[in-house]
Amino acid sequence: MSTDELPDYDAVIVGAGVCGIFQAYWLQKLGFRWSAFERGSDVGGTWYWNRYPGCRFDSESETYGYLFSRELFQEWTWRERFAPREETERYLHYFVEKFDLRKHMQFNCKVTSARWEERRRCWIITLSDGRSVSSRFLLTALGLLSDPTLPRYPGIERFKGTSFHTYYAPKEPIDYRGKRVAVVGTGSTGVQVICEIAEQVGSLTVFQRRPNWCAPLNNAVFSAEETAELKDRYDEICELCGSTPSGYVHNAVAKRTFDVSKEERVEFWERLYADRGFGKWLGNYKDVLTDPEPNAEYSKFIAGKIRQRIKNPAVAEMMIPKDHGFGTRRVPMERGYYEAFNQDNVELVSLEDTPIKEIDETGILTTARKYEFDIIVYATGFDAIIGSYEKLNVVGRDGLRLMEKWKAGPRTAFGIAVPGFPNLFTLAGPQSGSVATNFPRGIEDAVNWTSNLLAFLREHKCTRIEAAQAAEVQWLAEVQKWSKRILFGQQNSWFTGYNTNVDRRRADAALIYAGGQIRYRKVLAQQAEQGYPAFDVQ
Ligand code: NA7
Repeated sequence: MSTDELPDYDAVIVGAGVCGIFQAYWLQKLGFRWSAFERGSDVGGTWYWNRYPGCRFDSESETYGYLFSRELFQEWTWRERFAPREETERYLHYFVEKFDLRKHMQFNCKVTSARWEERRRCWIITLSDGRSVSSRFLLTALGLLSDPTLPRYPGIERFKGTSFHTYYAPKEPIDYRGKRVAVVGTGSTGVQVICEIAEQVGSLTVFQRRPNWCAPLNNAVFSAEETAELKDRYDEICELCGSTPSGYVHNAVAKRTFDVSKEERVEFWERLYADRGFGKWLGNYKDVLTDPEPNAEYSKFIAGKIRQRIKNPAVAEMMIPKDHGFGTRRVPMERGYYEAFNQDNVELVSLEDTPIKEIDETGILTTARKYEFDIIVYATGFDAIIGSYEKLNVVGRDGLRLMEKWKAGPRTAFGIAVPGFPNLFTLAGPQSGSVATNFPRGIEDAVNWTSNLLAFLREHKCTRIEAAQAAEVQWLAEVQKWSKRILFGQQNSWFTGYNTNVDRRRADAALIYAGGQIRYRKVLAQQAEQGYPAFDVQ
């Protein structure tokens, strides 16, 4: 086959989650010959896999859906202000049916490797069923949190009861009533599980390593009037989400913490705490997430709330983080989380005081004692952002392996292309603007931009595009610059590559672009306006 001969597809998408199906919509619209390969048995990605109890997003529902289509926005009715997994999954199904995308998607189909063929200017993509296909472009929509990691406790495989990582929670709902249940991990996922099952279970033992600052979500079901009002506000919602660095409806207020009196401050914080969603994190005084002193002041306020909500002072102290300030790691959103620990059937075990030694057939053994369980839920997080790229086995120009190139952390142009890997677009991937934003908002930006670029290449009869090395160097400096400016970039969490369950430590790996989506959009727009100067196009 010469470069004139067509590969099987113009474009292949890996993954049919929120990002992959939106990219599919675009390819369909552009009239490309495309396919999407998805390892799950249906669309949804994150919302397909995470079937654990209590799974929902913390974005206002109307800002989590796609905003590009007024019609779609009007047609779809969100039931809850912060939709649970099932509702989001239904929405994604609706999207796929509405735009008739399913016919080009292949499910239960895992991509096991992708290799660039310079001579044919295409990717050779190998699938788990043994097939291989060729495609001019490779578009990865892998998700940020799609490579779950279990703890590495000795004997973990010996447990005879039911146990699972939250990402792989069974499709068949589990009956927790009366059971002896353990939850290991207290990030956003563990907190959601605990809130949901605490009242059902016989007993719940929570194994907490480092506590997180959690805050009330204050979810509710939309009334009919609220739904109608929401639909009327389509333009306003689009504008609002497009005007905040995070892509949420919340934005920091212009004042600084210590510019106002203590009374004013506390009154404002009380309002935030009682309000819905991420306002208490992202809608705060502008220095709370960048300056340690204001952050400590706000953390004190939240600590007070935790002490009010937990009856046992010793438990309250165990649950107040001492190693980081509020909002410098992802804030788990909750409903009745702290109150759950007032119940007689709920116990907190601090793994900092009494680490887990091993797991056996019947339960968990810490340095203090043995606990017996029917069910162990591991909410222990992910090899975030690049773990799924590792599993993809991508080999670029001159046999260069992606993970070899990324051994000191990802190196990309704008978080969307990688020098040495022609015709690959890492949609919403490492170092892209979407990682630190309301994810679907960032996704729309990345996919719109990539799709316009694909159309540009077709129009100019170009079949090869590769980001320049200089762009990678500049982008890394930009990513590092913004990470240093926020307290969030300096804490150990999945955003900074921290995970004790994998061998590689990536705490300084520059995984996220924290400059905000407004700046990110500008960077991408500039490239398009100037004819993609950071790319070699042939
Ligand atoms: P996270 O936020 O990475 O949280 C994982 C939790 O599991 C966290 O509390 C960890 O404690 C704990 N953990 C991890 N490994 C272990 C071991 N080996 N032993 C005990 N405890 C452990 O993942 P989530 O799934 O909760 O949330 C991910 C994102 O999903 C979230 O940010 C939202 O964007 C949606 P640690 O803090 O490391 O001490």
